[in-house]
Amino acid sequence: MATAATRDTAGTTAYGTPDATGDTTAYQRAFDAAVAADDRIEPRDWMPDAYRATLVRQIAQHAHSEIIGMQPEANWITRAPSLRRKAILMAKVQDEAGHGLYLYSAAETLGVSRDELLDKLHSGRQKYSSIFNYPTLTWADVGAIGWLVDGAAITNQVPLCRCSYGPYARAMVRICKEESFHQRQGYELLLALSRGTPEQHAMAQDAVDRWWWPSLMMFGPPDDASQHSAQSMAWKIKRHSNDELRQRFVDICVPQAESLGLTLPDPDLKWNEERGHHDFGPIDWTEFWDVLKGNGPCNEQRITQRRRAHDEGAWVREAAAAHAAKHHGEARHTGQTGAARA
Ligand code: FAQ
Repeated sequence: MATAATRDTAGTTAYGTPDATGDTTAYQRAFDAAVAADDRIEPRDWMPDAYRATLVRQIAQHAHSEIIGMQPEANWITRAPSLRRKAILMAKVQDEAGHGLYLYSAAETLGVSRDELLDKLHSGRQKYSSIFNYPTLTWADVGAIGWLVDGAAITNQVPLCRCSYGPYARAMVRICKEESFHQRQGYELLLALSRGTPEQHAMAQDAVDRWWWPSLMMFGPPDDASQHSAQSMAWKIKRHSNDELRQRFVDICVPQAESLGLTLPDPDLKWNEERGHHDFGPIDWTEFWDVLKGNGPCNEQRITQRRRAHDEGAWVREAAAAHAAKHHGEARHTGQTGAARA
C-alpha cells in the first residue's frame, strides 16, 4: 500500500504511482492534500484520470486557439499601413505561434502527443476558441483584437498562472506577459484611429461594435450552463467562474473605452452602485453555441486553412526530424552532448 507523499529536494511533492494492488486511495488523499495546500501537481505525480483528461482538453483547446488565432490577424500583415505596424503585427502573430508551442509542450507532459492533438483539431474532435471564427474586415479589427481579444485572454489567463498543474501554470506566466504587450498594441492602434480622421474614427468604432459581444463569449457559457467549471475550480485548474471573469473584463473595458473615445455597443451598460460592478445586456448564447457547432462566419475557412498549412509544412517537419536525428547520431559517435557542441 502506498504511503504518504514525499517531498524532494526541490521542495515539490512526489506522489509516484500506485502499488501492484492498484489501490490509489493513499495517492488520491495525497493529491487532494496537495491541491488543498496550493502545491503544484507535476507530470510524474499521480493524478486522477479525470483531472488529466480535463487538463488535456483545456490545454489542447487553448493551444489550438493560439495557432488558429494567428489567421485573422495574419490576414492583415501584407496590408498593414506602415512598416512599423507591419513589423509589430508580424512579431505579434509569431508570438501566438510560440504560445501554441509552449501549450502543446505542456499538454505533452500529460502523455499525449502533439500529432494526436493536431489530428483531433483537424478532424473537429477538439475545439478552439469561438472568437477566431469571426472575420477581420478592416485594419481597425487588428486593434480591436489586440484590445478586446487579448484583453479577454489576459483576464482569463492571469488566474491560470496559479493553476494546480505546474507545466500549464508556468507556461501561462510567459504567455500573459506577452499578451499584455499585445493588448497595449491593440489599444494604441485604436487610439491612433480614434484620434485620426472621421473615417478612421468610424472604422475603429465599427470594429469595436463587431468584436465586443464575441469577446464576452470567449469566457465560456454562463455559470449555470458551464458543465466543467465546478470540478475544474475544485481542482484549482480554474480559479474563477466564467461569469466572474466576464464581469471583471467588462469593468476593465468601460473606462478604457471612454479614454479611447469609443462606445461599447450595449445600451444596457451602466454602473450598478449596489453591486460595485457594471450591469450589461444579455449575450446571444444561441450565436455562441451555433459558432461552437461549426456554423460561425469563418469556421470552415479557418479549419481548411489550418489543414492546408499542416500538409504543406510536412516537409519542414520531416527535414527538422532528419536534422535532429543526424546531429543526435553525430553526438553519440563523438561522445559530445548538445551543450558541449555548443
Ligand atoms: N470557445 O464547461 P465550460 C487567445 C466549450 S487564447 C469554444 O465552461 P471550461 C490568445 C468548452 O470547451 C483563447 N469553446 O468549459 C490569442 C466546453 O466544451 P468541451 C483561448 C468554448 O473548459 C489572442 C463547453 O463549451 N483561451 O485568445 C468556449 O470549464 C489573440 C462548456 O464550457 C483559452 O482556451 C469558447 N469561447 O471553460 C491568440 C483559455 N467556451 O470542451 C491569438 C483556457 C467554452 O466539453 C490572437 N481555457 N467552450 O467540448 C479556459 O479557461 C476554459 O477552457 C474556458 C471554458 C473558460 C474557455
